[in-house]
Amino acid sequence: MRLPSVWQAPLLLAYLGLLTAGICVPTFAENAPNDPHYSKEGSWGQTYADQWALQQQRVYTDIAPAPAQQDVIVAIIDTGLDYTHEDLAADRLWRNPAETKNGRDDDGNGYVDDLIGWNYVDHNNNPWDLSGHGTHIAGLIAACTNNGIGIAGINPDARIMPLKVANFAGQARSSSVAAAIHYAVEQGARIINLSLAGETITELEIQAAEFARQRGVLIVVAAGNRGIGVDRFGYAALPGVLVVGASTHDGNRAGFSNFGAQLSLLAPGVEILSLRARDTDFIALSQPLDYASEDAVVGEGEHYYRASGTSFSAAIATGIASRVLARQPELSGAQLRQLLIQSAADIAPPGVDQLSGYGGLDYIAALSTRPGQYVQARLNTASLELIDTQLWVNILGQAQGDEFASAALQFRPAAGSIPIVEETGKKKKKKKKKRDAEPADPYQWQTLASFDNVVDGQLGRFEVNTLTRQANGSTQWDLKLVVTTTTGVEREARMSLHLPVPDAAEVSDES
Ligand SMILES: [Ca+2]
Ligand SMILES: [Ca+2]
Ligand SMILES: [Ca+2]
Repeated sequence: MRLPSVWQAPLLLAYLGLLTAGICVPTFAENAPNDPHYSKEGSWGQTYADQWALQQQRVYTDIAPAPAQQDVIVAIIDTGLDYTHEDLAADRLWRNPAETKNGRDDDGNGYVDDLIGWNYVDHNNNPWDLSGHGTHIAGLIAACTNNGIGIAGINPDARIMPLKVANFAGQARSSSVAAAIHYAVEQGARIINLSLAGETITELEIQAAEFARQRGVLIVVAAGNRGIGVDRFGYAALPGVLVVGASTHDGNRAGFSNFGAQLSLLAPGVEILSLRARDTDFIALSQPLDYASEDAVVGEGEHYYRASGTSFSAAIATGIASRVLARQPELSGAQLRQLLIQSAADIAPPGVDQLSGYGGLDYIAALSTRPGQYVQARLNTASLELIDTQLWVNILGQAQGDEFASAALQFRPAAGSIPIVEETGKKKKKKKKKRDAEPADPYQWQTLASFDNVVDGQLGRFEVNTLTRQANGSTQWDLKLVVTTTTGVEREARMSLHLPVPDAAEVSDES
């Protein structure tokens, strides 16, 4: 494996001298962006568009794009940035207005000559990317659009603040991540992209995320690529963050994408084309068995790279979020997060679920969703409680909305879960009858309770045996919560519940 060497990092000062030449002026005619990869497909033999994620989000096919109100500073806490890339314009980088290159900390923020960001790995002002991971993320958000080169970025009004916390192998110290979050918030970033893996989080990081939340800054995190539950897992557990999993180009969840109650939504994360930092090949660093060196490099000049992972899903969500924020700069981070999850396109099973969260990121829907159009239906947990000899189930969740009208909790036996009782002959007869007379479907939804707003707490408490009888003896149920607003918006959440099989006596008692 060829490791990037330090001499490859250009002198930041020398480069900054050239910065004025790098201006990216997006022109938004009716035409599609002229970046070659935007309209190409099959560049690595695939049957879909090179930039399928932008096509799917209809970033540049928006019929009447509202003009951006202002630039949005996006901090990328990652492996750094190849700021000399041909498809990154210098004017798309954040520039610290209060700092000059003079060996002094002009703005007194504790960082000497922090001109475009900071390198927390080497403790200097040059956040050069030796991995390529951070540059890939930056390119998705802010590659120069419509310059006739390479790819189109998602948000021409984003300004990138690279904060290098991870070395070429992607390893980062938690104290660096916490410091970088503070830096980003203090220096005016509105969104922070945090596509780093990690199983545990520290108190420092939790405090930093809380600081960001209080200051109205949205942190977008990657759900992770291990195909496991993300509850209390790594950065997904930070307060107020948007947790992004990966979807494939046909809109399904990618198998490697972590899931769980903390997942907010899915965004494209498979075969994502973006910028390649000079001489890097970060997929090779993780040494996958089926990967041949530089296989993921795309384009004749070898300046582009395709990769899969929730890191890039988070980057796409960050790009879309920053695009929305450029048009609605008054939104707080919490409002922006709410708007993105509320406008996500539901992915089966219906409603909020652990595999896809609120569904797939949907830029066009996010643009037309009013921030006040908040309606929440969530089933969080169902816990069992034995009181004397009776087993009760407590169902906890959220049912609320700005224009709340009503909420109902329903249940039904899970498909095929009604036990077959001994008289099989009788059963068969019943089935025949069903075709003729269409008696009530034993698997239909039954309403358990209707209620008012539940901000976060108990939706209902039910005696298990009563429900088991109502479910024809089934102990495997589907639960459904439906919340409706006065404006006719309906949101639902589903959960399956498997109960311990009750005493045979109790079941036969009924039959
Ligand atoms: Ca400074
Ligand atoms: Ca200085
Ligand atoms: Ca371009």
